Amino acid sequence: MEEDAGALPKKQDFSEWYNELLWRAEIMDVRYPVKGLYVWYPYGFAIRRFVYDRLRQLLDRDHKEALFPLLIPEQEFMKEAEHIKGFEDEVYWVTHGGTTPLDVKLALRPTSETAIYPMFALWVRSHADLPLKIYQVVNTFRYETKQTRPLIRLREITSFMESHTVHATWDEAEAQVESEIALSQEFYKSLCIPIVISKRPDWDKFPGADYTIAIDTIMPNGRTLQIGTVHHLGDHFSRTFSIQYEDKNGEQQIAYQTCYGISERCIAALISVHGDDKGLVLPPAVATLQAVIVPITIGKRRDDVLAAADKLKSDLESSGFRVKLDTRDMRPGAKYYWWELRGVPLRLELGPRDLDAGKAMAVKRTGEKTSIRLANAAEDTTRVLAEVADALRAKAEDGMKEHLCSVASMEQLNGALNDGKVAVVHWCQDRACGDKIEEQANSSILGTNVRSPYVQESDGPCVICGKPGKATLVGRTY
Ligand code: A5A
Ligand code: ZN
Repeated sequence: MEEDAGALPKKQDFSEWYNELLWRAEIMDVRYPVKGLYVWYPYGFAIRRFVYDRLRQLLDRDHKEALFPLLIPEQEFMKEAEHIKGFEDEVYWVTHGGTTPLDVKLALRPTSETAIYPMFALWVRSHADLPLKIYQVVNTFRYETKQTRPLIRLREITSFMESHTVHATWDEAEAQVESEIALSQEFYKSLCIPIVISKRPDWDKFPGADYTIAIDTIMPNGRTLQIGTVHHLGDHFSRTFSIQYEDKNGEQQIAYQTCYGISERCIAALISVHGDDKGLVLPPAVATLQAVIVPITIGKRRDDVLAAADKLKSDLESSGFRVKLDTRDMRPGAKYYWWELRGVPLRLELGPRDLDAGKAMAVKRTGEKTSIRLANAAEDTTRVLAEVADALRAKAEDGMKEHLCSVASMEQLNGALNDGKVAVVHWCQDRACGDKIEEQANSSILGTNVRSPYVQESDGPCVICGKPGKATLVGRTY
């Protein structure tokens, strides 16, 4: 890697900045010779590990992790009518074993309902088996026809977390939807990524769901990115796959289900929302390294400085921080550049003068400088990292606020979208008006029932027909 390949102007061309950063910071290698398939470099994969560790930590509170097969027999896949309709154009099929045609075609899972639910039908016997909450983190395959992009639109989604739950009643399933939404809020809070939550219009819900709640964030260019979805499946799949339980009175009842999914788009959001002209900026909770110590060993006292730096490292490590001591034979400036590009939230510089003062200079990746006491290194580092997370969150929240606005006409809507904004309009919820909004503004209706501190629920005349409408989020999406 070159020492300084120049600044990465993010504002100028976000898309180019994103692609450039993926290889400069060694996150994804996009040169794999199959469209929509990409390679995780070790550094990118380490980020993935910490992000998914956090996700698992939240899920493990009340879900159990399991693992189902990749291949789904055609007859199971074809059982739920809406589900097939939604996915048939996106499925990869395995048709041969060697040169022998298979008796039963096998689908590469685009998502795992039809792999999991036949087994749930065997697992669920009585009310005592409910609720059942499992998840898995797997690869899934979708033959996407829109432009593929690393971490954003993949044909092999490598990091698909899907949770699947079974409940005794529709209301309990609804409560589970809320619980998965709360989990997502907590997850994205650790990533310092602001989100908006909304109910997708009926035509955009998950194939086979009663309704879909989506989690979106706004990328720096104003396009929205769906970074999670929670689906109330009602009894569509449980009827199809006979997922039933015996209730307390000994009667057979049909069960109700939810599913919930998050992919590596969460890492695309992490990179895009926080990164800057110097490179990545990783939130402390999921940073591969939380602090890097750079000893300033010019002149005498080299050994003193190195010994103190080593002690600082072991003090921080024994308090659970992920730390590295960078003793490479490089100019300090080159090291700063190196770690800034890789997003390390805190740099601790330690030279002879700092040593005399019992301190290390602490440079936050968000810009500000402060110091930590060597004798209280863990305590001070905890505080400074919390400040970095707060600063990141505040900056990202400002970005989200700036990208949101309210408009009252189609003309204003077009203007706002052309300005890189996501807009709230009033919409009567009729499909015909929805189609017009999408066509005339080259946009997508994200949803109603918007949950965001920056959007007020309100009623008003539909921008198309003038009938009473509800506040609706409209944007241009990835
Ligand atoms: N079984 C449910 C959970 C499901 O499949 N839902 S979903 O189709 O909405 O996908 C879940 C999430 O995966 C989406 O919200 C989106 O964030 C992500 N996703 C979907 N297709 C993707 C693709 N081609 N590349 C990357 N992420 C994708
Ligand atoms: Zn209308």
